[in-house]
Amino acid sequence: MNSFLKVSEEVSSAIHENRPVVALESTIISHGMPYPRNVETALKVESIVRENGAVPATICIIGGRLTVGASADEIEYLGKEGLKVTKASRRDLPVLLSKGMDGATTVATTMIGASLAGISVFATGGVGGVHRGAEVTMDISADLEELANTNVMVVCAGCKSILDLKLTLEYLETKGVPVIGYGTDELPAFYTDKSGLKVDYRLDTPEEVASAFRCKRTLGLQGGMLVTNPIPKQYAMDPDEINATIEKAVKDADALGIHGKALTPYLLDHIQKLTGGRSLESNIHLVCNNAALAAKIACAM
Ligand code: PSU
Ligand code: MN
Repeated sequence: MNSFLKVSEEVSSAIHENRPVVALESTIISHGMPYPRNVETALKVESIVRENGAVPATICIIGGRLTVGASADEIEYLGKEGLKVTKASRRDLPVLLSKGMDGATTVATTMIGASLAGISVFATGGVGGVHRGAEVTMDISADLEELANTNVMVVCAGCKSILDLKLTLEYLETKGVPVIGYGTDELPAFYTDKSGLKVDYRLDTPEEVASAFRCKRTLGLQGGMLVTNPIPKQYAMDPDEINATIEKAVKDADALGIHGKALTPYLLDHIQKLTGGRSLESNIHLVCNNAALAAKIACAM
């Protein structure tokens, strides 16, 4: 193992004993939700993974080491520091690690950490994608490129319509990333189970998902798989309301000139404020729902 990677004892023994492990990201903690709900949620998600038979491995960067299996203290630290912690995607790793800095890992970097440690299933809320207006801004999340190249399955609630969902699906198709609807034919749109767009395939059980991923690996096809798991109906938001809110948030970001890595965190925070915190509740429920499914898939592997 290289000196830039630190795997906790619990996670390391689970991996060596071939027990199920689920990776979890940390940008959602420091840049995706306010303190202290972010820390409460991160710890709750870990316990849901355990209740469903797998070992949780929250991934982050602490003191220049890509840490797989963050401690409760480290999670508290990332949550409390919030936006002060660097949001770390693939391009941030070399400088952060060589300088001994801290970072909150995005989907892309969490996939890298999981892959280096030997973990194949990862649960989060939403993945990055092709932003609206990307034909001008070229803002396409490095998450998509990572899904194209790194052999980790990502369980999410689809993509927020802060993105251009149609272009995001096109990009994933070009890169050969299978997009699975879990129990649905329709791509879920994070806060709602409806986007009006079709997924590539619908699979209905953890075993079917595990089996498709194993097949991909056996064939030596590089890259991940995106499993989209709709938010449970009782926690979903009204599509008209949330879409209008997102439209406003995207316009406000544009008027303020917010772009690049700051855009996604700004939109998430602004949407939470515009909905009086209701979007945060939906967000928490869907992350918990994804953690439970990811643990079941990890067990089926
Ligand atoms: N989408 C969400 N919540 C999040 C993120 C995306 O609904 O917390 C975070 C994830 O960590 C994701 C990152 O990997 O934002 C994508 O950022 P960017 O678009 O700058 O690549
Ligand atoms: Mn971006």
